[in-house]
Amino acid sequence: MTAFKRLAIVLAVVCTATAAQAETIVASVNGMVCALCVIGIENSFKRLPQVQEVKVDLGTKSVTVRTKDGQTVDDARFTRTITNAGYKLVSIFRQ
Ligand SMILES: [Cu+2]
Repeated sequence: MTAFKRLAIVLAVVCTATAAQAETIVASVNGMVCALCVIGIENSFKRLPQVQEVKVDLGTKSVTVRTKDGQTVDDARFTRTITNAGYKLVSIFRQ
């Protein structure tokens, strides 16, 4: 087997493994001030079929979303979900 073929196989395996993984998305959000804000954002994300789990931290003004295996919530959808709930997205960080 050539080195190139071996590399191609390794890449294919790595890509397949990556695609099947869940994603954790952490966003910084402005405008959350109370427990009702937390519940509102949580419910908005729970309505998305890709979302496995959502946690809102009022202290750090962050929203952490974990997707189902092999699923993602793209930036546009994520931003829209926050905006439609009445808040402002500051930044998104993906793990
Ligand atoms: Cu509130």
